[in-house]
Amino acid sequence: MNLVERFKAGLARSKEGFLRRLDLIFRGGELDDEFYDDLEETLILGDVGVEASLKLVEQLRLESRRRKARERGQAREILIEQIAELLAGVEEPVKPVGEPLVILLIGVNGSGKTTTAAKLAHRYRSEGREVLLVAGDTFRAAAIEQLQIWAERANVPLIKQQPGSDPSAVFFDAINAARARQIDVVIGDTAGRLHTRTNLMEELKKINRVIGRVQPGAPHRVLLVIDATTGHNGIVQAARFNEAVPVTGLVLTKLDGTARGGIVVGMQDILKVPVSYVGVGEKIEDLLPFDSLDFANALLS
Ligand SMILES: Nc1nc2c(ncn2[C@@H]2O[C@H](COP(=O)(O)OP(=O)(O)O)[C@@H](O)[C@H]2O)c(=O)[nH]1
Ligand SMILES: [Mg+2]
Repeated sequence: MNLVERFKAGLARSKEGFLRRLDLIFRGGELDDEFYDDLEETLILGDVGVEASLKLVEQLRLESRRRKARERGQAREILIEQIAELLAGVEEPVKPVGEPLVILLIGVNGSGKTTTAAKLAHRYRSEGREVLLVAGDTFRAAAIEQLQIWAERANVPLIKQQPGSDPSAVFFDAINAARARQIDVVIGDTAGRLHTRTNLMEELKKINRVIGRVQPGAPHRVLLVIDATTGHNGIVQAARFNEAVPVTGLVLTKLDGTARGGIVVGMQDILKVPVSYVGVGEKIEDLLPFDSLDFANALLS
């Protein structure tokens, strides 16, 4: 399956709601007020977000008029371009020469951090890179065991300590080990418990500082993992993380389980952080690099 097919399969359930409604709207004839109103409502209901929806529809009106478009099919093409442009990410910095690339995964409990760590490890491993996983969620013994199982499946080493130990100490060890062992990519899992929210944010800041002290410039990627099924609450929570540690990319998980794939558009518009990957299932290979044009196409055609 190519990327667009995977997206479509992943978004299959969305199809019943959001995508189907979008499709129906674009099937009609004229570009009248009713069309724009319906489109706006559907985008908002599809979790694109009020602001982003209003903006997209307003731009579509202007651009359709400018290009003298008369049919909804033409408007669909314009909207695909607009969404792709809105979602287009920035170039990620290249891997540092002779040093490990350090990736940190952060986000609330249950968002999919541990699973994404394993999926990323698997991805880099299949490209022939030397990968090291870090059990940075020291809060629960089960979290360490879960990552241990994934590490075995992905066939990569894991750095861990006793449950309850200081996660920044685990990262300190891990980065040093990675440098000594000529590891290419270090992927760090972290805790996501929110009932001690301030402590979590302080803990993440400390992890970030310690990593930077052992290897200046690291972490190179801080990926905020968000469960796509949580809708706009997920975005509000996500903003808190971005304040603690500057996020370089989003990983939107469980896109296979959401009825409204539009969250991808709303998320990026609010957080101003590009989507790097999407999770489309529970298996180790169910992670796709995000391509904005593919996504806009999967959404609208
Ligand atoms: N359907 C689906 N489930 C996912 C995806 N990513 C993670 N999960 C599931 O979400 C649950 C929580 O994931 P976990 O990685 O433990 O979250 P964490 O608490 O952030 O580490 C697990 O049952 C995962 O299998 C995804 O892309 N799709
Ligand atoms: Mg976890």
